[in-house]
Amino acid sequence: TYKTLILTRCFTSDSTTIMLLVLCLALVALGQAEHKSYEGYQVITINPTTADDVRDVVSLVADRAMKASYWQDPVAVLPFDVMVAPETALVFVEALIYKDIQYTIAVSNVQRFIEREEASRARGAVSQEEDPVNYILSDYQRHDTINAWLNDMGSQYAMANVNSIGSSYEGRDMRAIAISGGSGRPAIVIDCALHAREWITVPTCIYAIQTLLTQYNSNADVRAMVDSYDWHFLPVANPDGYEYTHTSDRMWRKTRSPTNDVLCTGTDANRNFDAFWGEAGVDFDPCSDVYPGSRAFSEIETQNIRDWIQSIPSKRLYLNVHSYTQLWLTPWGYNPNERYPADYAELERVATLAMAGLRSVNGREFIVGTPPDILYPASGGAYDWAKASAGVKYSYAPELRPASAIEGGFILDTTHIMPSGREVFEALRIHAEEMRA
Ligand code: 0X9
Ligand code: ZN
Repeated sequence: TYKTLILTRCFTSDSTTIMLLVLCLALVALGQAEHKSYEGYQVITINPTTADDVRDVVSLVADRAMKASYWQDPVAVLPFDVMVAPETALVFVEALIYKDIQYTIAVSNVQRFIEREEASRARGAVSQEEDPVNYILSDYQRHDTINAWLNDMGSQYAMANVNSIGSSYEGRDMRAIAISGGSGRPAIVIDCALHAREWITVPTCIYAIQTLLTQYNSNADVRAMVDSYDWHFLPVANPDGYEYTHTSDRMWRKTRSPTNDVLCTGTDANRNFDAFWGEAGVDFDPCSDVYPGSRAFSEIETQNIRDWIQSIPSKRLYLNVHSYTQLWLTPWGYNPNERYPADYAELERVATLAMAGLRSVNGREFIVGTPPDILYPASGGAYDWAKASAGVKYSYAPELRPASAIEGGFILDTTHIMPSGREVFEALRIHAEEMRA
């Protein structure tokens, strides 16, 4: 990349004058400041027919020169999505053809999707002045706007309490909201956007908060939800990464803390929890999107989330919300000792009912199952840790809409915000109704 090029030049330059060094650093900073374009990037859906096909593609993607990255990691022998840079797309596809691996082009130009998403934002966004209630769900809001809105909710509603759970690596305030109509109730804990680019998760979280607060007096279902549980939300679990997707790189996934490689930033926060940390679905190359960090809880954000969850008494449900693929993932994401937790049948029963409800809202089908069965095994995940170490019986990792890369994957028009909010809220309602102590 541009940044790599400049840094290589900086360090191989024989000039040692301070002036040149300053110039180099300024250029590096400039390189970071620009907004990355995905012009000509393609997303290729691989349809493997044998385990060898999967292995071949995994080694292709592992080759850094291929400039390929996963939108979805490979699972067993099921389709998965890989994004390839324009300059390597042809060689990548030629390699697939040569090895006789089936594929389809899901997205022929990622930048067109990003532009469509931006256009939908420009069309749909409403200012707080224009509509002081609904503006918050009219767009993919910036972190500051979300924090200000949370504070507003805290001051407008007696049953809402807003607290900081700590600061991110870059110093952003990680604000959580608790909604409680009484005391001594079991808790439901939900966080969104632990992965920065999974934008649809943020307004889906916000929709749930807003609905619980604004419809308590008018909707009997909502009242029952608030009267039977304490609700805790962290709408932006990875604020540095989230802001970076707004300012610099729409496809950023990780945190923004430095690693031992000067050229590569960030840890995959959903590989950084203390749940068989570093054992599966990770890559110890700090440039990888699934770099698990230098140790479990190396990231300040995952430490804050850990401490926040631990501080909440009698937790019954934890949702670590992701996108995309339309799945309601059950534990274990990875566990070498047992394939399913002992109470798996009950977790599956409630999730299956919740997904029937979700489907009744907009017709979207979500699949229930464990990552090793329906996605891919990965250790260090937040929801495995919440169940195994924080004692949350019902722990899931939902993967929200869309179902596939053809619909845009992580990139979705803002017209999806309200439908996603509504369908997931129905799933929450059923979870609340069906869960047992
Ligand atoms: O890989 C992940 O962290 C999640 N998928 S995503 O595309 N949103 O990145 C899946 C999380 C499932 N949990 C575990 N496998 N632990
Ligand atoms: Zn994710």
